[in-house]
Amino acid sequence: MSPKLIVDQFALTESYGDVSPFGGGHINDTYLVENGSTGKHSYLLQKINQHAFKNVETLMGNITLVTSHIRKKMIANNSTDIDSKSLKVIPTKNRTTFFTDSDNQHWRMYNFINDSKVFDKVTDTNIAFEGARMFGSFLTTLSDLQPSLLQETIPDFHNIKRRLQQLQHQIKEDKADRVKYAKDAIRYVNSSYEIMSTIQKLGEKGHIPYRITHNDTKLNNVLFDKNNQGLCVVDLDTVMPGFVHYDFGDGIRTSANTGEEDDADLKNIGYDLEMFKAFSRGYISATHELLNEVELNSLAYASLLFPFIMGVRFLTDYLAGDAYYKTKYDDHNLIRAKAQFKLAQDGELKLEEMKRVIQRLTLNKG
Ligand code: ADP
Ligand code: GN1
Ligand code: MG
Repeated sequence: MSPKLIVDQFALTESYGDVSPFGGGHINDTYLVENGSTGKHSYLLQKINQHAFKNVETLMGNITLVTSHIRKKMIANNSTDIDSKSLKVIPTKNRTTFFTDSDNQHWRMYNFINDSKVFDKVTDTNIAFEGARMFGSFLTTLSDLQPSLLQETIPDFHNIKRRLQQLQHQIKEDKADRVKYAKDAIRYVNSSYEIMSTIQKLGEKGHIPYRITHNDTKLNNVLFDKNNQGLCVVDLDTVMPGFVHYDFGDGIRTSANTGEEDDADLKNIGYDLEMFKAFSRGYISATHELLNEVELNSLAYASLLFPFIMGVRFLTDYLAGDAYYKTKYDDHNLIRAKAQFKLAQDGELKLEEMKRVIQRLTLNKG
């Protein structure tokens, strides 16, 4: 069904006008719903990607729990302008959290955070600091909620062993006849497994706790105001139990890379250590009271694991014939995978320096 017809199904408090595609996410179909009389942005409508999220009931249950908890805390802290700094699920006219259309597609609605912007690429250390502080506060705010209250919306989302099994499966199937173009990338994956499994092993030994993590802390999932202050963390589909490294890792991967996520010119790609420092400082300033020593001492490994794991996922999708991610051209997923592996390699080279940065910040509490 068309997005315009869907809007009518929700219990809106204002009249609405234009409905148009919005944002640069790789997963959901997002639309901006304008206010009918003022023309200001009012709501954000999303068609939920059912290939990625199999159980929408569970997904919306998690999101409702998390958004209500955040808002409750904001009220308790006497925060002002709560609606412009936090997400609220707008119910349907039938008081449900999502609407299922005649094509069996699921839709949800949020309040639109007005006058906000996102950064797909970071060139200013203040933005890296502020984005990290927002993700760190998100972790801290949810730390008094039991992780077991949330369901896994995508099982084994950041489980490297499972991601490698999925890759091996696609290599064996080779259903898009693309393995021949991906030989170098596959060779790199096979040679780097050992160091990339550091965090997984700490988890298996019980040295790091499960927390409620966001799990998709791409920097463009933080909304900023016009003065570059963080407003709100968005994209809550993957909020579920995880290790802190998942949030730190994806944040670093997307804010400290000198190139683009899908940069075809590998020379552009690498970790900018000043940006790494700024992001780490922001993250540690918001979380140092919460995190244990093992978590802090092992944070730097996330900057290798995250580009690696994303590279593995992009490569898997390339071999599967581009079934999961939105792509803009034929080899897009392979280009993304190669770019991420270049970043992971650079992380391997800079690991010791990154560990030292985090050690210093931990001593100074950010
Ligand atoms: P995807 O899962 O496809 O990445 P997101 O939930 O991240 O979808 O939404 C896509 C983009 O829409 C975000 O990167 C952000 O720019 C914007 N966005 C998301 N939620 C809101 C909101 N409530 N208010 C304003 N902009 C938003
Ligand atoms: C997807 O939804 P979006 O575009 O913020 C993906 C992330 C990847 C990212 C890579 C649910 O994020 O896991 O890190 O693309 N989200 C999902 O850019 O798979
Ligand atoms: Mg997003």
